[in-house]
Amino acid sequence: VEASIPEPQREAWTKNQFDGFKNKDEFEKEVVRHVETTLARSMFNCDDVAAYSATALAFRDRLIKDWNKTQQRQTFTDSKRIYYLSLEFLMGRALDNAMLNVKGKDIAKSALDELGFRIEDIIGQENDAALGNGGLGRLAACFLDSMASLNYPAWGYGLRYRYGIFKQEIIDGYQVEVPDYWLDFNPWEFPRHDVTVDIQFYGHVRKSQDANGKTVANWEGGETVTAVAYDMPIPGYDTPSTNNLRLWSSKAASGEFDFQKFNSGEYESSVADQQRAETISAVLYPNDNLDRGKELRLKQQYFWVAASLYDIVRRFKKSKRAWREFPDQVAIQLNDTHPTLAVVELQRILIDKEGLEWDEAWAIVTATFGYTNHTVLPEALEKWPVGLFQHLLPRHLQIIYDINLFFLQSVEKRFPDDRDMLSRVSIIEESQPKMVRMAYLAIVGSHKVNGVAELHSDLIQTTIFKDFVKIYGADKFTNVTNGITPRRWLHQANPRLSELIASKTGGYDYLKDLTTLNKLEQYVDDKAFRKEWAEIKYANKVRLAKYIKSTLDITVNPAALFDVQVKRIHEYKRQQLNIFGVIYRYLQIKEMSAEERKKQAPRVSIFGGKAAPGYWMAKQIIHLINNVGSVVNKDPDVGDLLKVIFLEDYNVSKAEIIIPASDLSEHISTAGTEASGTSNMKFVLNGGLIIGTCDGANIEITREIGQENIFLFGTLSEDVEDLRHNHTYGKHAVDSGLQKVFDAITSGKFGDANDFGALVSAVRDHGDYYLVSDDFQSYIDTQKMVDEEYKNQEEWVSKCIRSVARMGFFSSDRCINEYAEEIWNIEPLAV
Ligand code: GPW
Repeated sequence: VEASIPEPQREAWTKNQFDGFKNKDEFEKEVVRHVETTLARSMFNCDDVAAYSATALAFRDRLIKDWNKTQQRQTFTDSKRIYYLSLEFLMGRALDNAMLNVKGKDIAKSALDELGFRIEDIIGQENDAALGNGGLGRLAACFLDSMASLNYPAWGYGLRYRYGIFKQEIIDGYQVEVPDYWLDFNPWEFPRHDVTVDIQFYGHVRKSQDANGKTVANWEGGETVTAVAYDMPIPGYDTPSTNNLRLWSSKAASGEFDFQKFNSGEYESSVADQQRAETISAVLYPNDNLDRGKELRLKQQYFWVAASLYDIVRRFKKSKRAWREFPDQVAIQLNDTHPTLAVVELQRILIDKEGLEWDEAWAIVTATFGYTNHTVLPEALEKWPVGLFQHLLPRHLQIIYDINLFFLQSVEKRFPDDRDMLSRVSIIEESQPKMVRMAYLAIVGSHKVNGVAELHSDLIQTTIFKDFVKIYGADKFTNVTNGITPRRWLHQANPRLSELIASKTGGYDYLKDLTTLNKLEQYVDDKAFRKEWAEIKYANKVRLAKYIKSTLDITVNPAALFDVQVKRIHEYKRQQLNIFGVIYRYLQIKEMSAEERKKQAPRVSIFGGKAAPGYWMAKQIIHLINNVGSVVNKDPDVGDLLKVIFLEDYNVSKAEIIIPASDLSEHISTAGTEASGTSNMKFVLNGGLIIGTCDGANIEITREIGQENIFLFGTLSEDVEDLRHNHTYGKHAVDSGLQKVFDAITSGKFGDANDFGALVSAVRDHGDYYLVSDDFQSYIDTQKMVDEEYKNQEEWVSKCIRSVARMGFFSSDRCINEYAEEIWNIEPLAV
């Protein structure tokens, strides 16, 4: 390719290449240039925002050099790529991450200092890229970091929402949602106005004969919307590899049609068309673990999937390879069922556009896709009404019917006497109205299906996907336990701890092979080391205490035990169990004598998390937490012994402050409901202990760090069903300790009792589906053990160090390597 450029031109290009900055002076020059030219400002009106913008632009220039090289190299070597399709990428801030990954933070710090800025203030100017709800979206972000750091040729594909997850305000104890307009100034994205795809909706299917007399389907008419690509560079840690995250934005198709309308005076309807088109990528659906079946959501899914596949196929066709080689060049991972339409769309492209036979096409499709399931909760499993499909995507529905027909025929052949099986596994649910079961479609359309922690992968194979294991055999199903990137979740969030670890493990190489942490174990008995360790934790707690003071005007004692539960608010995650436990503690303190109170270990109970705007019960939980806080925090009997804090607007950048400051974090879902959880890993990696149920990744964390280093309690997953059954048939009395809590709530101690009636009666009168009462006693007992153990600080710190030393397994690097080997069959590309 290079040879096609004549020598003199090539020379002109090469000698003028932008080399990025190599030292402080060169970086300073870049910043000043961006302030003065790109931003049209000067030293006289350069505020923190402008300084942030210029710093970000300087790093962006640097990233894009490596990005170009990485992309060129991937193209020249014609290597297989992995495409990660996710409706959510919860990236958080990019600047600190970019500086650390390219090892430019020290340069930036001293340069900004010389220019009159503090780097922490500059970092703090950036809006979070909050294009996700919770764990699923943050996992995608950790995966991008690992794929780049491990030099895998990988692209992420998603939607460029104009509004990410809403901002949460707490007003009078209630959650209020505020739109998150984050794009105001986003230096990290490159609009590619030349990379567009026209996407079709609605219309009808016409069958015709081709030249050979073969019947072909043509999908015609309907609405067309244009997808525009926006690229974000994804730098790897300590490697030039820089991958791409391509997000699609929707706009009205610029066709004759609009133009004519505009000219013929139909100004209003032309504007309306525009708005309708832009609506598709306007907003992220704010539901976590819940499917609401909205037409616009299905439109988002098809818009994003069709644009991404067009892009992927276009790239493949440039290589001029035969179609059967497609799966040697392309692996596509479906992040939950949200992108499952990609299976149907690729089949449609191959048979309707490229003229392949069904079987040949289907073999390519199934060899290309892998599907990751992230939940067993029935309310989260996507189903779409057949009628909606028929209307929006008529050709896709036909193809789904055919996929289902061939699938059911093969099942019938293998299980001729099992009529029931056919209706159980049918992709079409024969309900009223009929529904398309997206998880089943994803399984049938993929060569591998994985869960995200061992228990979860076992559960899907023995419950919701049991029949499919029978049909396809156990080999199609596998487990890949989730992981987290140690770059953001230790090095960036907890720089002092990272430095201490580096000083004992032989430098920062542990960030590339997290199992190196095991070297820490030899320092567990080293008093000086323990002291340094404890000082860092204390400093992190002081920082959080200051944050709490500045945002809520509540003073908390940094020497108290910080007990943290931050995650989306959901009944299955059981923040209600936590707050009931807090109330129980409060009632006990109230009953104590002054002497007894002196023996108590002081605690700060910290909550954070968003409720889906339509999830009324979750909002009640937030309200209760805040009301309990306003009673407890000003009760003079309690003083420092207990404070209850609800941190507003929990997000990635706040997690980076909260997680390093935790002594104890809560991961207390009803056993069998939390597929994995990933914040559990983040908390332990930052030297905090866990109180948790035998659920999700808690089980594997226990196996790795040792059961003496974790506070486990509660019902086991295999016993959950029986307990629920018993509740439904009346054998159910509320735990006596919990009853006292309910009495306090109903007496109006925490505000109008009516406000919390539903929270109480969910447990007392409506079957206690999440087993709050069943687990209450063992929760309280275990919290008591925590209090006792926290009093012995030397032992507590030793447990923390030992745990961190044993957390190597939970790096998302390990996780990505497993996907690469077991599912994607892809190799790193040497740099
Ligand atoms: F319902 N998860 C999430 F499976 O954050 F799609 N949002 C979601 O909508 C879903 C799952 C979905 C989470 C799981 O709840 C959590 O247990 C898991 O650690 C995380 O996905 C990443 O696998």
